[in-house]
Amino acid sequence: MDVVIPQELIERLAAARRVAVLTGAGISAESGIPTFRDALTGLWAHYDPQELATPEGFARNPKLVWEWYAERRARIAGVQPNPGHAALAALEKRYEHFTLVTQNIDSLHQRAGSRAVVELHGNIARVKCSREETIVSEYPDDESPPRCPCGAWLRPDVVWFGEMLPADALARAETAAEHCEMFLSIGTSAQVYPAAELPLRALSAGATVVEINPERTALTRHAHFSLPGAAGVVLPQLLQRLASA
Ligand code: BJW
Repeated sequence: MDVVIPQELIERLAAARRVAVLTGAGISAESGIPTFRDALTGLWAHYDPQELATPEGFARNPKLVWEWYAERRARIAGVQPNPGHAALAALEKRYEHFTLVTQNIDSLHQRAGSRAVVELHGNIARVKCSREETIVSEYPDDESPPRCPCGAWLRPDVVWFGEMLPADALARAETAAEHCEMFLSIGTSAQVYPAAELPLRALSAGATVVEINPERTALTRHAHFSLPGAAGVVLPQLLQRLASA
């Protein structure tokens, strides 16, 4: 079923000069990457985040965590960006000031052609030393996980629960949220902080907040416009309407 996109939303988007977008796992769902919190298909319905996505879990069982991420990395390498990613790459070209902030670690925005992507939770393709935090591009594959020359385990360069987000990425995201006229929150359950604060910061600063998500979230009641549909369907429609506005 088509989602109704109000004309007023199109007019506000057409008039805006500064746009910020926050994406979550939902935008990659149509590419075949599972979300985290969807009841039956989400990763956390099958795996324990305390064991797999915390530094304490990694310290307890580095092999389990390394291999879980290796499997996810292989799955991501085998999928393609979807029409939602493509629509956001096209939307970027309309605006002089456009910031795409993603919680995703899958590079699908970049592969769809988005240029200025702010990655809040890292990137699964990168590997770093768990002690020194330096990025390592080549490593032996005789151990699981492999070791850094300093002797510490290597780990994926992603942000686990209880870890700080990369300071420069968070600062860019907060600045974009506080200075935009339109803020789009797409495919995120708005449960994980500090990312979940970004649309609220935009609201406080006077921006129009739009949510695209087939399900209601903690943000829905605050959003000026809620488009209850799949990103891969709604975003291309939005783009098409905008092109003829
Ligand atoms: C569709 C769709 C379609 C489906 N189209 N939509 C304040 C209050 C309470 C707690 C905290 C707080 N501040 C900090 C915390 C602690 C914690 C936190 O937020 N906990 C909450 C869960 C309670 N945050 C942190 O620890 C963060 N660090 C931090 O704050 O440091 C400072 C600090 C440290 C210690 C104490 C206090 C402060 C770090 C968070 C790191 C999150 N890491 C993960 C894993 C990344 C690596 C990996 O991929 O393995 O990031 S967890 C996971 O959740 C992943 C995601 O990026 C993140 C958000 O999930 P997302 O993207 O929203 O996915 P879902 O599944 O939740 O939602 C998908 C949505 O899509 C759904 O709504 C669907 O309906 C929708 N959808 N199909 C559009 N086709």
